[in-house]
Amino acid sequence: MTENFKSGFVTLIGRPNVGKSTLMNHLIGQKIAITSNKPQTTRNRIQTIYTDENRGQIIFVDTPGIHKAKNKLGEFMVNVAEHTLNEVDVILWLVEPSDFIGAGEQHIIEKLKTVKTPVILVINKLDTLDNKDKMLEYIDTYRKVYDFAEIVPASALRGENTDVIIDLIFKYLPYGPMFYDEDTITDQPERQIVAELIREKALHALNEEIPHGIAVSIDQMKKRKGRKMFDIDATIICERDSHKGIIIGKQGAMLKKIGTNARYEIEHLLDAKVNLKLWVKVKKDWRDSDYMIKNFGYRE
Ligand code: GDP
Ligand code: K
Ligand code: MG
Repeated sequence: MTENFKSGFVTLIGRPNVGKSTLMNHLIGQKIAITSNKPQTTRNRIQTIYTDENRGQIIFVDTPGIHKAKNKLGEFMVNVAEHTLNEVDVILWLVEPSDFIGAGEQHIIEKLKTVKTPVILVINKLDTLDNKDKMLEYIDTYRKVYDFAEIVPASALRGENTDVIIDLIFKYLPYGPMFYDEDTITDQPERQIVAELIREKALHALNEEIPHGIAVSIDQMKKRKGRKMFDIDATIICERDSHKGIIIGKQGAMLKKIGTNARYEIEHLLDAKVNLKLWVKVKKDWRDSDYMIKNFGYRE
């Protein structure tokens, strides 16, 4: 550590599916925040930590999307996201490569006008453009609607220009101490990441209407004595009896698929063998219950 060491908090905002979690995972070099092509994949506030021993430490706060709430879980998610804007040192706003500024973006611009935090605009998914010159147009469009500290085109998926994003963040971070030791990459307890990985595999395996209504609880997670092996019992909670049947599948095939895919990634995360047992339970309307939301680990 030098006396020029910088540190601070950065939040990623942007509409669902724009690539926030993908970018964060890429920057950190490990999968902490789950990703999927379904909106509202990220529910909790997850911190991940990027440490460069010479330059500083960046603490990323991945937030749920800023959108209009439909139920208590939705309200909770919006509050977490909007609260964060004032608390952080830098805001990274990710947008799609397009010159159409929709209602969602307008909503974010209005929110940004109420804060003083510097905003770096990342125009993501650069890799999807056939004509890269289009990017200049998009930059121009966005330049006109808000006074951004910086605008960067990037591809979170391919890692294009992501090192530039890191450089620019350091430019705006204040001088400060290391908040976490240099080996720490997340504040998430392992159990929480395990639950999220299972939820991700369920989101991938199931069709449209079910995913928003599921949560995962870890009922037991124990390492076997003297062995690199964990026994994990987890429950997928859904809102309807009919959903339970779908999640289990014909002769348990769906649940087995979710379990196999999740186990593979959990073994990678824990660097150990995993014996994963999955159950499915119905809890009607859990998304409208404060108690249940807290109980599933969605904390402020
Ligand atoms: P979030 O909802 O903003 O956190 O978005 P995710 O990180 O979950 O990503 C949503 C989808 O967009 C996933 O299928 C990603 O693989 C995809 N995606 C993210 N970044 C890029 C990118 O730079 N290029 C392309 N082609 N796809 C991306
Ligand atoms: K998503
Ligand atoms: Mg996400």
